[in-house]
Amino acid sequence: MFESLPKLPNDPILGLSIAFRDDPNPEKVDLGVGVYRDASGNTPVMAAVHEAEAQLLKAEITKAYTAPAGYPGANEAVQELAFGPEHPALAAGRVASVQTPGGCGALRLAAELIQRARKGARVWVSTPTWANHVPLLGSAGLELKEYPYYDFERHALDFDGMMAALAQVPAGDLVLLHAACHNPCGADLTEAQWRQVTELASERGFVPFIDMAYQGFGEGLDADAFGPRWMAEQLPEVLVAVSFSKNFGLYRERAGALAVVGADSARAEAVQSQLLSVARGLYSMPPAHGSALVAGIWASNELRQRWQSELSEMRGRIQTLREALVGSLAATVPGQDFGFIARERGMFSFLGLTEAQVGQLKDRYSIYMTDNSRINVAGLNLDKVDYVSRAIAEVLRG
Ligand code: PLP
Ligand code: TYF
Repeated sequence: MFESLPKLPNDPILGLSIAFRDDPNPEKVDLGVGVYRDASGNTPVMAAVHEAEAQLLKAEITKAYTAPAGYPGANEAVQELAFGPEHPALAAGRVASVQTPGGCGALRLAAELIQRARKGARVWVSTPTWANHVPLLGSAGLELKEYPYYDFERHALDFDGMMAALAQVPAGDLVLLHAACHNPCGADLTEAQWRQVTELASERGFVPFIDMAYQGFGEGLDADAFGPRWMAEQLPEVLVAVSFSKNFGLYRERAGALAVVGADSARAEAVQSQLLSVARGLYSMPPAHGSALVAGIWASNELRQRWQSELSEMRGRIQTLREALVGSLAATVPGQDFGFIARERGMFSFLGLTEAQVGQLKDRYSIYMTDNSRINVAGLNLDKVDYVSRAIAEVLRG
């Protein structure tokens, strides 16, 4: 029966890691997959996670199935993290939430929920957006449309273009937004712009669907969640897909959650039951380990503070690298302004190179990034910045 299935290529982002691993050049630099790295180039287990894990190991007495919505306490943690503990939508019981296998699981679960509510619904995604949004939402049967987002010429958000396109979106369509640290471009909405999009959603009746995979990597835990918090206050319906992969460093544990804000508590209850039913049809229940760590950290003042300070250290390191790269490029490529890299946030920015130039960086200098010249800034290091900027200068000279 499988004769009809051709062999497919690897995930283009994850495939880069394999190519990097096999490159013998000692100078090699991996700016490909979006994984945080410290100054030694490692992606360590966060100290707060280690401690929560030690406590869990001592206290855990069973591996029996956990609740269908996920590990006890994890949904409270997610709701408070995403919306802030005092949020009126929480007080009103308007938020349904379940743990999911990573942020990807949340996106897919959301897509299935939307399918149940409105079969074949349209979801508007930014140009560009994270490549995996297409299979995660499209394979559930949703129709994807694009709205302008990043102006590659100006290296900045095209807010006017975005608003003009969203002003045409009909009621009942969904608009996918990145809460902060846009993947792949690093250009985010300001609070004033979030307010404007919210107003437009209210006027038009489209439903925001927010992907929050980098909370804490941009400006801080609260600032990065401004969009979902504001929208959940102002609008009847909002979906928020949360990932703990980056901000808790739990990548392989597959920890995330989907929070759905409904018009009232009865809607939220109905949605909660639908989410459990959708999950039952996909994987029955989410993995518990990562959620248990998140819940454990959230429940302990000491661990929570330690986690927050580790996270702000990570955020600070990325910003330092952004500024160092801009400074170095100003010296090696004097005719070109790379200042946008320091203004963008999160792991990613586009260098603005052609695919051929990206290929030259890889072949001649063993510097790896995706073909669209997206770099993972966290993959840099202060002692590699000059090497990378000289190589960029070389390929730009042609
Ligand atoms: N959304 C965006 C924009 C991402 O970059 C990621 C990735 O890492 C995710 C969602 C989901 O990640 P995960 O499924 O690893 O939690
Ligand atoms: O964009 C990235 O690099 C991260 C990590 O299938 C990632 O979001 C990449 C590809 C993928 C899953 C995660």
